[in-house]
Order: sequence, then C-alpha cells, then structure tokens
Amino acid sequence: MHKTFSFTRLARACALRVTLCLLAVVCLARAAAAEPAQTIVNNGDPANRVDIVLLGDGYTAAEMSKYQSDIEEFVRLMFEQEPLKEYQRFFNVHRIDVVSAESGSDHPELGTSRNTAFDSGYNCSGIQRLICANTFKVSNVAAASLAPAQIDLIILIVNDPTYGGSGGSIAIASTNTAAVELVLHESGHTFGLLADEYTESPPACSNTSEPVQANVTRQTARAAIKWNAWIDAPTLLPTTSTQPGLVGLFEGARYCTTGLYRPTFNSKMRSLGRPFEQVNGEQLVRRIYNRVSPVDTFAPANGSAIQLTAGQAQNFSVATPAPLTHALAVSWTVDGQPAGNSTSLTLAAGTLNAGSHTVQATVSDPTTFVRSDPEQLLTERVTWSVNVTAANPIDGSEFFVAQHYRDFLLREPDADGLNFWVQGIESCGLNAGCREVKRIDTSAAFFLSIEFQETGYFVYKTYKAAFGNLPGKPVPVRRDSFLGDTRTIGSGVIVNVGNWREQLEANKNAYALAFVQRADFQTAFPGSMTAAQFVDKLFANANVTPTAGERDAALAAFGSGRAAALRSVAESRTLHQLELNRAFVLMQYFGYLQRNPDDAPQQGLNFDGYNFWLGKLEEFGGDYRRAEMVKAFVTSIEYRQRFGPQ
Ligand SMILES: [Ca+2]
Ligand SMILES: [Ca+2]
Ligand SMILES: [Zn+2]
Repeated sequence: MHKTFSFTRLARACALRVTLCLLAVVCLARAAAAEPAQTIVNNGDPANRVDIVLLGDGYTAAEMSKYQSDIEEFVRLMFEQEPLKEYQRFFNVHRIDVVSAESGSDHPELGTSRNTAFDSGYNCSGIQRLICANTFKVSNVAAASLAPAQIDLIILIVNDPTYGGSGGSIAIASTNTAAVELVLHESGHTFGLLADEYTESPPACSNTSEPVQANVTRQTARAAIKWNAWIDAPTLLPTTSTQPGLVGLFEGARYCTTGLYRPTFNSKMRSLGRPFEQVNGEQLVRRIYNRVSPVDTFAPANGSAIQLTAGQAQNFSVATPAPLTHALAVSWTVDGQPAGNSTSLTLAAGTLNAGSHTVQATVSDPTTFVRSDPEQLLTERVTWSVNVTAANPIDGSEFFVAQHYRDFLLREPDADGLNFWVQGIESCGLNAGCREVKRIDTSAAFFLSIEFQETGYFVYKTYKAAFGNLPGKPVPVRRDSFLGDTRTIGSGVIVNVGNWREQLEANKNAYALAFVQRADFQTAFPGSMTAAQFVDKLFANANVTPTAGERDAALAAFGSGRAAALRSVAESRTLHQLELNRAFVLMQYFGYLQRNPDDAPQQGLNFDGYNFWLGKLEEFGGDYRRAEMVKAFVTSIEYRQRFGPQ
C-alpha cells in the first residue's frame, strides 16, 4: 500500500537535510559502545555488496521481537520495488539491536516525550511529519558494531506508527509502512545521486546550467538528452502525454516549472507511491555497480604469470553476483580468440605454443534496466598472463619448424620461411586437431620442397644411378655419405633468395664432375665405355626403363662429358617418379631419426621398419597423410627423445 503525498511536504523535507547535517556536525558525541548486530540478509562478502544497516529507536527491551519483525517487514517492502527487487542479491542487510529506556518517539506538537536511545522526535523544524534524531550517535553505534565494509546505507526505524521520516546521510522512517516510500525516495538522492523531479520551491529554481543528475536536463534536442536511449522515435519532444512509464521530455523538474525537464510524467523522485521508472532505475543499477563489481572472485588469484608446461591443464574461473531473474554474461578469450561462455575455462597447455599467452574473462550484465553505461560499470575484465614452457621443446611451433630446416635442408632457417611455417601452425589457435594436421603437413613440406628435391633428393638419385642399391640393402646411399654430399650441393642455396638458381646449377655441375672422378665410379664405369654403354648402365643400375626421349637426352649430354650424362639420368623423370616413395621413407630415417634404417635401435638391425613404411606409403598411393607415415615419425618416442623428455 502506498499513498501519494503532496509535493510541498516532500520538497521541504529534502531541503531540510542540509540543516540537519550541520546540526549533526556540531554535536559532539561520546565514543559509542558496540551493540549486538545480526546479519539478517547475507548475500556475500561485504567488500562487494551494498550493505544496509538498520537500527531502531524507541524500542524497549520488551519490544525487541517487535523490532525484529518491524525490520523484516521494512526490508521486505523495500525490496518489493524495482530495481531493488531484481538486484536484491547485491545487498546485505544488518540489524543492530539497541534498547531504549522508553517506547516510541517525541511528539513536541502533542507535548509528549520519550527517553530513547537516539533521541528521535517528530515535528522537526515545525514540520509535523519530519522526524529528526541524533544521527551522529546513530553512525557512531553503527561504526562501533560493524566493520566499515558492512556500512553503506544506514536507516533508523522509529517505533511509532504515525507516518513520518527524513532523508540525509542517515534515512529515518517510522513504522508506518508508507514511510518505506520516503526512505526509497531519499535513497534515490543519497545512493542514486538523483534529483527531485517536482517543481515546487523552495529550494530556488536554478535552470541556467545543465544539472549533473541523471534524471534532469535542460537539453531539448533529442540527441543531447542524457536519457535519449530510452526515448522511442515516435515520442514527441517536449512530451505532454500523461501516460505512466512513457519516457520522453517532460517540462518541469528540480524546483523549476520551466527550463528543466524530467524523463517521465511521474516517478518516485517526483511523488511518493510511484515507481522509480526507467531512467531512475537505470541510474540506481549503475550506482549499485559503482559499489559492486560484476566479478565477485576469480581463480587463480592474480599475481605473477601462471607457469604451465605443455600437456598441463589449468582451470580458470570467475564467480559473479546473481540478479534475481537473469544471469551475468561471461565470455573468455585466449590470446584474443573466443574461448567460451561459462563461468570457468579449462586451458589445455598442450594446445598453446611455448611462450606468453593471455587469458581474459569479461563479465557484464546484459540487464534491460540499463541502456547506457558510459563508465562501463556493468562490465569487468580479469586478465591472466600464462607462460607455457614446452615439456619437450619440439612441441613448440618455432622449435619444430626450425628443427626441420636443420634436419632436412641442413641449414638454419631464414626468417621469412620460419615465420611462414610457424604462422601456418599457429593459425589453428587452440584447435588441437588442426594443429596436428598442420604440423604433419609442414613436416612433409620439407621433403617435398624444391630446396630438398634439388639437393638431398638429387644426391639420392645420383647414387641410385651410379651404383644402384647398396649390396644387400634396399637403399642406394648411407646417411653419412648423403649428408656430406647434400651439404655440398646446398652450399649457398636458399630457394627464392638471391641468385639461388645459378648457385644451385653450379653446385650440381661441380658435384657431378667430382662424382665421376671418384675411384669407385671410375672402377664401375671404365673410361673405355661408349656413350650408349655408359648411359644404359646408369639406367640399369637405377632399375629404370627410360623413355626414348630420356635415353636420347642422356646420350646427347654425354657429348658434354660423363658428368653431364650422369646428371641427365639422375634427373630423368622416370627415375624421379620411381624412387620418390623410397626416398621419402629413407629421408624419414635420415632426417627425423638421424640414422640409417638398419641402425640401432632398429630391432634386428634390418630394414623391416623401412619396408613396413614403404609398403604403407605405396598402399596409399604415396599419400603420407592416409598412410600416417609422417605422423608416426614426428610423434615417435625416438624422435621426441632427441629434444627432451617425451
Ligand atoms: Ca559493502
Ligand atoms: Ca526523547
Ligand atoms: Zn527529495
């Protein structure tokens, strides 16, 4: 039940607050003793809640149970109204039990007085319904009985059913239930920093500058009105409608009949018994968030960077206060990428590259009570920095890629190339499946690269043509020979850098020239051989039936010398295709495992492993992905143990 009271009485009650404060300051009170205190509504840590403190005046020892039920009824009525209803869990309520010698309150207008704890009395300054009390004593008792964080708003309940009360730093209300309205209106001033919306003065009208309060303006242009977000396009400005709850621009506010405007035709800041309405409600929610962070707690506690090793998982969480009918929104990012919307996030460090990462939780209130939040009071961010150390450095993208340059191209990476391949893997973000595929493709790309095909594979094919497979083995070259020769050919060559083609060509020519002068080559290919004998023996060693064009090309090259003919055969298309899968498998051993296929730890020191993978690769037509060959090598214990614990 609410009554509507005259504007004049409200105006004078508000104006008198100033006088009451001055009186309080000059009253020197003795240090108050602590009184029994009860937390009757506990919604969380007072550090992040608005704490209302209620005290009573004029309650005798015999009336303490009435006091308790009066307080409960007062709190119930207070939180019946929006936006306090929706945000009631953002408040704690504490009751301090102070016993008065006598029951009731002073009524000077009736000539009655009572001996009470806080000296309350009606007819303050000659206004019958204005109740004053020793507010200095009230705040001293509160300060002595509760912790500072538990005291955000103080309300004194006077044990007298006659309607009355007052505002100010401490709100005062009688037990008349209509007094709740007065306290809510006064809290609109003290807590919500809202202006009166009525026109009666005193105080004197002042409309020459823009008011600071959220609910009064002198602006009439739609875009300049501070509550513009609430005004529907069809609403005419200034607004003359009397429709309740319609937001517009209503002339007459803050003691002025003209020149200042209010958001609605009527509201609790204009007359008691009305709702706060949208614009005042929005401001009250912002003011609640001015005291209450959208983040109650978060874990891990922020401090120095969180240290993780690859493979470890770390849980992050935030706890938020809970409005009555909706939840706060949580969104997570990892390195700026969306990572979830629940109140917790499990970060699997295995999906992160070694190095620094940022995890952030953004908590905000999507409430329809607030349309404008310029200070971002309804949003809070928590940021963690996470430092991931690869348990095995090969799990780090940069290390992994750089190692491929060393293992397959036998050189340190160039910056552009390294960056290209690392970015390729990192573009997967946290997607573990994507990262695995990219790592495998990146790895295979080194075998398939022009640089490797023109150096390492050229060496392989040269050996194959010159001598065929090694005696009793399915491969033509041992790793130590291969490495030395590949270094020679690759010397000074970085594909796409400088005159790499000319350098490569010169290296290959020099290599072939030196190769045909080797003693073992000269023994196998006596100088007396004709061009046809020479060329046919090379193709035969390679187990290749050349096309007519390939044989003609090799014979023609012989005219320039035996080295040119060797190159011609080694680089023939048929030989290239025939040996590709075999060389691919052999290079897995040379590059990843740094050994020959039949070296320890190969069981039996044979080519069973090599033959197995060659069979797989051929079964899948050379598709290393479906054969899962590269994957098997890069995830093998033997490979990983080269770099760290597996
Ligand atoms: Ca508090
Ligand atoms: Ca008294
Ligand atoms: Zn007021």
